[in-house]
Amino acid sequence: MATAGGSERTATIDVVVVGAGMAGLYALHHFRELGFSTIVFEAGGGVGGTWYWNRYPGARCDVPSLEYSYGFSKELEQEWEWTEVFPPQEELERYFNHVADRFDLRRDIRLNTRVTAATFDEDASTWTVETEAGDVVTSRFLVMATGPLSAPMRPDMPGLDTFKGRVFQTSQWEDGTDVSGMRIGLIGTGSSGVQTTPELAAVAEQLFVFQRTPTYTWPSRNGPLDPEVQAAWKRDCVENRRMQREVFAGVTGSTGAIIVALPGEKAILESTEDDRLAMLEEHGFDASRKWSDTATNPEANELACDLFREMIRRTVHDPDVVEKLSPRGYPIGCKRPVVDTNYFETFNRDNVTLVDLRRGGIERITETGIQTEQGHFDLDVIVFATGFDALTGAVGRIDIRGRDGAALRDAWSSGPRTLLGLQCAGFPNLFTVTGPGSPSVLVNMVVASEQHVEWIGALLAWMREHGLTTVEPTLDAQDAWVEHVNQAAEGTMWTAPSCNSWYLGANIPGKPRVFMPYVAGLPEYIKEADAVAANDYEGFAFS
Ligand code: N01
Repeated sequence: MATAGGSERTATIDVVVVGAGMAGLYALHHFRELGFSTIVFEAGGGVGGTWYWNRYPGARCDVPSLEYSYGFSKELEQEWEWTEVFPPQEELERYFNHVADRFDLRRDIRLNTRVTAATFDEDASTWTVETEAGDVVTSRFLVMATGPLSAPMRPDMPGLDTFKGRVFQTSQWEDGTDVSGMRIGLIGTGSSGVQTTPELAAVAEQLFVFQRTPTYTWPSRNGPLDPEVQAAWKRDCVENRRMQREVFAGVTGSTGAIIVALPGEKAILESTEDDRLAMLEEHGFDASRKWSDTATNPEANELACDLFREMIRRTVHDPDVVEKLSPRGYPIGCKRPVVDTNYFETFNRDNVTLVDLRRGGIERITETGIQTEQGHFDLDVIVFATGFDALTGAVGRIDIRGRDGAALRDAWSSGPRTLLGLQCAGFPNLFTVTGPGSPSVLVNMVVASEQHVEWIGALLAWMREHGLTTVEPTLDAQDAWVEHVNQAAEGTMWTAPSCNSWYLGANIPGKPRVFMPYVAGLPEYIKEADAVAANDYEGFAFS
């Protein structure tokens, strides 16, 4: 096998990995351990992916820190100390930097290096990978560890270039940015907007939150991590890591932290009004997600929505603001659940104004602020918390050419097509880690990334053992998998006709409405992926 390093212009190596986030870092370590020379290209100036880029005030993960960490190294698990139940961006970035140092990964990571194109050479069975800086590298395999939420989406708003103040995007926030004492306009109330609202409100002269769709968001109840909980997790780490792959979302819940996706035991349709009120008294906002039937039954879901809106009424003082903040017309569970710290309470502050865009949308950005149909808002700063071109955005922004020069973005123009979310027919030796058609963003991303990297590693080793050069899905197997993924999502809240989420591509103008992740959960997916492997990679074609 060739060795990594040396001149990038001439090197031929086994694997190029794109992205040095949680998946890319582990891929480098794991493929190296298997004896494959590997190099990682990373557009950012540091490692950590999502946790390198998303450094906006309040950025925090909504999976408990003990669970949102690698399981591949017992030593790493024992030596790293988490400080909070839900990890803040800064701690996660530090963790991934520690991993890069501890496993000596940096020598094969090229930072500040954006991959622009990758072309499959059918004669040589290699990928030619090009970077913005002009580097050209050939490799046998190409692994896209580019992340499902890494291609920022900024809406095309007329006049933005005329704005005399400063413009930020939550996912491209720069350290040292000081917005204190300013009039801030925040556009977007998804996870990023909800997390940053209280933080911006705390320093702004006035914060204007421009809301297009009210959000279902639940209190995280974050706090310092109990040392005993941490010690117990570490003591039982082997069992915990095994369990993560046996539960739907890759989160065991054994840390005691409240987990967004876990349903309750009792059916809300069988409850009385008194039952529901008692639940509300005891659990507050969480009362709306404590039932067994709300994920599948629209009527049950609507009852839960009522409980949620009642909690807003109990939290926010101004009845008009309550009305504006109250989500209606789409079910709980259609969009990615959001968790927060004091989001609704923030709207009781005098220096916070909620601008409900349903009462008059944004017309344009002016030199001095935002012009809406409701009037002009004078601003010093505009913050876009408008999300991402999810799952397909990052790979779609690279010009990837497979057999016969076909472009991946054309192959996916009516929605992504993969086998197991890992490979696309016509693109031999190209892999997507946590790609569309796998559980991906619906589950714990660290667990999903590790599982994918290990599955790919095992396949590469198997090919080496059998003297094989290329692998790609057969069209039949891919078509069957796409059909299976679509069918699994049918009839769920995720695909309700009233639902417009980034899972469905609905946030990107012109993107086909296709539910992209695989909803059957991690254990079912792992079972299917392992069965394919055990059956000599049935559904994949080799040469
Ligand atoms: O993005 P989003 P995000 N005019 O797409 C609005 C993960 N994440 O960055 O709903 C006005 O959810 C848009 O409005 P609407 C997590 O998986 C995790 O917040 O389309 N508004 C919406 O309110 C999450 O789901 C964590 O009507 C416009 C917002 O912008 C995912 O990343 C933290 C607009 C976008 O919300 C994405 O979250 C942060 C326009 N033209 C992120 N265009 C945690 O771990 C869009 N919007 C907690």
